Amino acid sequence: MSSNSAIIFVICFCIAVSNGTGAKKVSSRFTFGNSTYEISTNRAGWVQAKNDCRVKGMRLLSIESAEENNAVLENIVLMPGERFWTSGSDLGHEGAFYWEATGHSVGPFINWAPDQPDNAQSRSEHCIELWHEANHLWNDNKCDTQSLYICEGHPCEE
Ligand SMILES: [Ca+2]
Ligand SMILES: [Ca+2]
Repeated sequence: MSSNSAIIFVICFCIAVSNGTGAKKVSSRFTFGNSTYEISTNRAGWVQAKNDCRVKGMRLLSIESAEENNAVLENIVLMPGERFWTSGSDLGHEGAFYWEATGHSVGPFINWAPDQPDNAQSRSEHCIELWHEANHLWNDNKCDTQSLYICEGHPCEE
C-alpha cells in the first residue's frame, strides 16, 4: 500500500463521517459531492465575504462543474432578486479569472451571462457574482458591491 493509498483512505473516511447529516433541501446550508455550502444572511463586499468564509473554516464558492452549478442554483431558487459572490476574480491580472478558493483558473466549465465578463463600470469589475439579472448566470462586478455570498467547505479542510 503506497502512501498515496493511505492518504486517500483517510480522506474518504473523513468524508463518510462528515456526510452523516447531509440533508438535501432548500435551506441556507446544503451539500453537493464532498462539499458543504452555506448561504450568507448578510451582505458584504467580496473581500469581506472571503474573510467571513475563512472565519467559518470555509472558502468562498468555487464552481467546477455544471452539476455543482445546478446544485447551487437549486438552493438559491427562492432568492431570485439576490446576487451572490463566488470566489472568482481577476484581481491579479485583468481577464485571467481564477477561483481564489482553490487558486485554479476558472474553467473548463464556465457559465457567463451573455456579453460577460465585460469589465464595465470604468473597467473596474473584477469579482464573479451569480447575477440576479440573468437567472444567476455569471457576471464580473465591482468587488465592493454589497452582496450575499456563498461559502464552500470541504469536510477535511483545516
Ligand atoms: Ca466547488
Ligand atoms: Ca460585468
